[in-house]
Amino acid sequence: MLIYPQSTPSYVDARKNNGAFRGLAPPLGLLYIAKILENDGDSVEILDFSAEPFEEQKLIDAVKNADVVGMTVLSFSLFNSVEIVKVIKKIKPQIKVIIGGPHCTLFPKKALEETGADISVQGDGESIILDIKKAITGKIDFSEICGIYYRENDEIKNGPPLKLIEDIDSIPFPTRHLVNKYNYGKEYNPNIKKGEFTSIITSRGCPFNCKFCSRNSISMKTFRRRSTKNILEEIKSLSEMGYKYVSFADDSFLENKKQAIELFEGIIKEQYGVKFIITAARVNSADEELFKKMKKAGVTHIQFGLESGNQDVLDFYNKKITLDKIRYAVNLGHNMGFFTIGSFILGAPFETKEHFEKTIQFAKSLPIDSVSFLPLRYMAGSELWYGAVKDGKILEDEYMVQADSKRGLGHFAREKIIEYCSKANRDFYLRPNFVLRFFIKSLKNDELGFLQSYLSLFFSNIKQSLSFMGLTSRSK
Ligand code: B12
Repeated sequence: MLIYPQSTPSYVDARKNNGAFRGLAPPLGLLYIAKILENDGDSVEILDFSAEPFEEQKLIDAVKNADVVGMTVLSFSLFNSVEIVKVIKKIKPQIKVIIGGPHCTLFPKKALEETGADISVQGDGESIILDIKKAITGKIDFSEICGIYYRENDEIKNGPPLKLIEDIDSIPFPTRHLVNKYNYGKEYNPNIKKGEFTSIITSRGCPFNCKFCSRNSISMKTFRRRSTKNILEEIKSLSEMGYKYVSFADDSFLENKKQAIELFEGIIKEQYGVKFIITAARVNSADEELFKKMKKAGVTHIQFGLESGNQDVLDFYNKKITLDKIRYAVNLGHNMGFFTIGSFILGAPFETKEHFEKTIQFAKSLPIDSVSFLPLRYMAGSELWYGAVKDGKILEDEYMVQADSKRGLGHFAREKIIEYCSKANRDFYLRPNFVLRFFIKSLKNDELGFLQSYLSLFFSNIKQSLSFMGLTSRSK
């Protein structure tokens, strides 16, 4: 049985309270591992607690039939992962619990100590899951397996250093049928029905190193890409399975213009009848030729990390973009008829009230359809986090800490930044010309789904800012 735990604070719980519980995207990592296991003759079940409310009884029932449990651990789902392991071990003390995912890649040994699991896996799970199966059944020794930490006689031991899979085209496509019971993607378009939305990842890692992001550490500072042929094969199989909406979950999709054009040309040629959502693009990749192809290929939404309306803040974050580039990319996306989404961060260490105001004004000057203003978070694995840990401002087991002057992290108290974010969201959305422009755009593009996306993302942004009120993530 494979489990994707809910995160803390549960970003999706906020929606549950509102009676509209839904997952944004399937847990691809688990689906990749499930495929390897299915190919080896196992039968696998998945419980995705980002797509269904967590209930202890559900977990107990599922564990009763399982021989082994695997779980993805994000630093932000650590609290819940600890609880899940406790429940499992209470009803089946002997069952092996394997954990993997970003938190284990960053802190493989600590993750084992924190959760009480039996085996902790760094990096790609596909290459070692069958070896772990062999070790559990006594055919090989755990000490032979690369990139794992494991328990033996009350001690934590480790295998040889991890080896990443070099040719990621060699990995079989994920098994998606295991999550067809869940309703994904509704945030983008509330009309999406079960089995119509899925995601795909065409690369592993990110070639950039933004100071607030942990991605580069998690991917061991590597960036691996699949070939266009391999990606097109997967998209073809998705369309054959009946999926109508596919989101690209890459950390930085479109980075390689040549490959992106090749990919969209392939999609145009094959006419898969699928719509695409790009969940993370950098503004530097905006290009007229490419965007035209994307439009023709069926891309409807594009999401950019914009971060700030101040060049000094962008430079501080090592974002390697300019305000002019942001303006160009958002305008191009808008003119092309995409639903454009952007995110901004408030609270860099030297930011003043004037910086915040400039970011809000900048956002309002862009023809963007949905924005989120979020407080800066010091995320485990990011350069900012490592720096703050070194300076003694953050403890090593505080995996997500919000900028807060009370802790020497910036000029503003945490609550004040949240207040600014809420004000920014209000200022942005509650403008008559924004609403009018949006209606015209929806009608012009014959996309009533846009209107629904707008409402859906708007409410989700508000709930997300509310959830920040109680945000902090520690192991104890
Ligand atoms: C798509 C995505 C989302 C989607 C969907 C999440 C989902 N269900 O997968 C959405 C938008 C909902 C989302 C939300 C959030 N996300 Co997110 N997300 C991603 C993203 C871009 C891709 C995930 C993915 O599909 N990866 C592809 C698969 C193949 O990789 P993988 O998941 O790592 O799995 C492999 C290995 O880790 C390992 N493995 C994983 N699990 C297991 C289990 C076992 C048993 C084994 C053996 C191996 C193993 O094997 C897998 C196959 O190789 C990642 C970055 C990334 N590229 O991974 C961030 C990422 C996972 N998210 C992150 C964060 C912070 C969040 C949020 C907290 C953000 C927020 N709102 O504040 C929320 C919380 C999510 C939640 N649990 O509720 C961080 C986590 C960092 C950390 N230290 O934990 C990441 C790494 C991004 C980053 N910048 O660092 N996210």
